[in-house]
Amino acid sequence: QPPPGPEALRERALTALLAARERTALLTDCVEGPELTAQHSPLMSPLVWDLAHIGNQEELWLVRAVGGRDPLRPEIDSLYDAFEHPRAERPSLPLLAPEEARRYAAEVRGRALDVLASAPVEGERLTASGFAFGMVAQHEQQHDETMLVTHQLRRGPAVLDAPAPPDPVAEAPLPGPEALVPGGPFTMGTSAEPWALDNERPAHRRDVAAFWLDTAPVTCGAYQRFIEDGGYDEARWWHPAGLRMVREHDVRAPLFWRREGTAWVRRRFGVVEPVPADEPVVHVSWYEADAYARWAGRRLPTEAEWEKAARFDPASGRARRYPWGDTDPGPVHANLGQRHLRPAPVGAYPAGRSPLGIGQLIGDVWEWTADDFLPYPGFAPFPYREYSEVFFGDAHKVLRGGSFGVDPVACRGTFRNWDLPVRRQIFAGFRTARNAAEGEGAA
Ligand code: AVJ
Ligand code: FE
Repeated sequence: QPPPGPEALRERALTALLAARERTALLTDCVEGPELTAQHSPLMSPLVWDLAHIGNQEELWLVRAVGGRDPLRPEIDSLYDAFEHPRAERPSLPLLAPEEARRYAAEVRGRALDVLASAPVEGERLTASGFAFGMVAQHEQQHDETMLVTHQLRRGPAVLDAPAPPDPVAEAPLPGPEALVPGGPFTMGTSAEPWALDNERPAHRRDVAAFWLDTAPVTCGAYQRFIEDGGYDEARWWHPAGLRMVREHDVRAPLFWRREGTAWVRRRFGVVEPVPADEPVVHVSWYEADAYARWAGRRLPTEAEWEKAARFDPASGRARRYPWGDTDPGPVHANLGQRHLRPAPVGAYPAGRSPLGIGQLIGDVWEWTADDFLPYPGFAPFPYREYSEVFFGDAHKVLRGGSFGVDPVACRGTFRNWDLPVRRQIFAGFRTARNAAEGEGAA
């Protein structure tokens, strides 16, 4: 297949930018001005900060860096620099008011599209395959997911709505509770995916011993058994820092869960409903995922194991873009893009399964892995150190696979997300793994 020409690359960038802005509008037009400037949780920015920050990053990268144009509003750069101002102090900054922020983002967008019409898209690395445009679209979509988290945290009646995700397909059951992933080398990361971010690069060889992996994320029903079994009270299941977290903050269930009589209910985007037993559990920290796995006699998969399960095709020996192959995600493959406002029950999306029958690796819930966020061998920061490099180390754990709230443009088999192990408001769940026995799945 010939590589796409400049017009196709421009078209792809334009489509991604427009889709992101449509979603940003959906998330910010449905609440009144005071709600946009309010801080719904000290863990989150006011929505109006995200809005102008999205515009400001687009100005920095597309208008100034790629377009070489003069700044529109250089005086606001520091207000919207995530490193200068931690989330807690953002509400007290002299932020642009909602109408001003909308106008600013729209003005930037007008200029960015102007740049897109004439900039080289196949030149140096920042413009190669329209990378800067893809990066900015992914950035906006990532903040859209963050804004969706803010919506989940906000109190008051529901303002967002979406149809229920698809049910499991009776004719296409999962092959069993777990699948054996064979041992041997595979290619982790990518050097080919044009819009892959710096931390996904470069492609490199990884040896992974044979292991068993859950064919679906851990469900609310299974997690409830951990709770009922006194899981939160048993020190032996917990990482010491995790035990400190649950004791200090009296954590006894996933965030947004509440006991009502003998049943569990949860608040989900302004609606209180029974906890669904067959849905992947969401809003658990890494510490809770890790404790559950130990209670179950299992462990979290490593990042390499997760990626091998999601990309390795035993028939060809090749690492593909997604569990189902190389085609972009469609509605039959995965629960992505805020089409639904919750994970789909396990067993849904049979067309999205891996060759080994492992389901729902992409979409539904971000999946905690065992590993710290570290660079791959040969990593080079691009285009700025603050995107990934400053987060490498033992403070952050890697999440994989994407949630119902991430857009396909910011989700693929190689995509790496990271967060603190105490984080609970993000759309994160997990699945578990175990080592294969001697001789099982030998390469
Ligand atoms: C990759 C989701 C952890 O939201 O902090 C947004 C993405 N980077 N703006 C984040 C990001 C800069 C990042 N995560
Ligand atoms: Fe950002």
